[in-house]
Amino acid sequence: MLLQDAELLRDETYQCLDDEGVPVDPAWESPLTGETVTEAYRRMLYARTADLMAVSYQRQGRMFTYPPNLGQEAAAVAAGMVIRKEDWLVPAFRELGTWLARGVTMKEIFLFYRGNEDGSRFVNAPNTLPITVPIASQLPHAVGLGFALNYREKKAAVFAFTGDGGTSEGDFHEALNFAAVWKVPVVFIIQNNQFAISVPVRKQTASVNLAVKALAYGMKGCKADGNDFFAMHSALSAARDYAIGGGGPVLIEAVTFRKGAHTTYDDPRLYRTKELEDFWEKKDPLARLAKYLVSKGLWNKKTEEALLKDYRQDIDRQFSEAESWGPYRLEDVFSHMYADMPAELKTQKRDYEKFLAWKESGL
Ligand SMILES: Cc1ncc(C[n+]2csc(CCOP(=O)(O)OP(=O)(O)O)c2C)c(N)n1
Ligand SMILES: [Mg+2]
Repeated sequence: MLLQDAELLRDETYQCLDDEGVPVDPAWESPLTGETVTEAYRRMLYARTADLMAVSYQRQGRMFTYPPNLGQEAAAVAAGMVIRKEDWLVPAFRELGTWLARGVTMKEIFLFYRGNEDGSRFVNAPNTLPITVPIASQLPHAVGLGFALNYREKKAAVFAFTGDGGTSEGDFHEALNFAAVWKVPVVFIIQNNQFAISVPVRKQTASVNLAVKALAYGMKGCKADGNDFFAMHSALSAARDYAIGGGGPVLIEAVTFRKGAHTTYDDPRLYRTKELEDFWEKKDPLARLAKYLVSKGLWNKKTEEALLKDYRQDIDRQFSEAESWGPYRLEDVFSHMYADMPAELKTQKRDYEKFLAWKESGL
């Protein structure tokens, strides 16, 4: 599944199912059991439902800015099913399906997007770094984790995400370079959702694709259909095996599309056409997998409707819990950066306390 160098240069895309959910190669057979694929679809459905509800809570003024995942569920859920407990997850900010697989709860996600640091605590999600907003800054950390895994002779991998825009950051190039030099077990996943806010990917790079950048650093790469759950699952499994087998890092480009806005503060109608949206609508990852499952007799509308009802109730309950959570503490803003707070920060904290006291006094 990891493409040969020549295939990357020819800009070939690894794909298993077409837009109608039919195998592109008639001889192809699912490497996963029906139960596993159904589970994947359930997870995608849950992630989509939670994501749509998050946008709705934000629209009701009950949450701050939120970056929708709509349309990108296949890559995130596939990663969530391939990653193992002993592995590390280093996310960007649009990997809801992977966080959920790690044990992150929607309550935590909601707290985070309500501006509460408790949402970054991820109580039941070991080896999972927090959501990272500064673009690509998480990638050198992923390489450090990979280096430590090798140093401690642990058989585990790091799954590190970035977007297409992230590939223009210096951190991306430094991370890939050192990852390959040190042969660290890191699987880099670029969610190429075609845009970095309003900048289209063709303005992001002059390379034939993003995965081909792997060649310059001396690592394996794969450009896969990011809306095809099977393609992503196979590519990620092969990448993990290769990385922990001592082969070193792998770069996977997941070709997908952000169907929603960049964040709830964005209006994509200003920079993309209806034709483009219609083109990608036909490649929707859930619709495609549902068609495959229905054709195998593994899914039907009734099952989906019953599940949706349960999911909505569960997500609403978790949102209520987040809403009734206490406000964030002043210490959260200052305390977590240093073991011993430097004098400058102590002064800032005192000044801020004085400011709050003044504000509360109403003078
Ligand atoms: C270092 C840095 N520069 C700029 C920004 C503002 N910003 C937030 S998201 C974003 C675009 C990111 O695009 P991409 O990497 O493709 O990820 P996507 O949002 O499409 O998932 C930018 C420029 C930031 N968060 N960090
Ligand atoms: Mg992008």
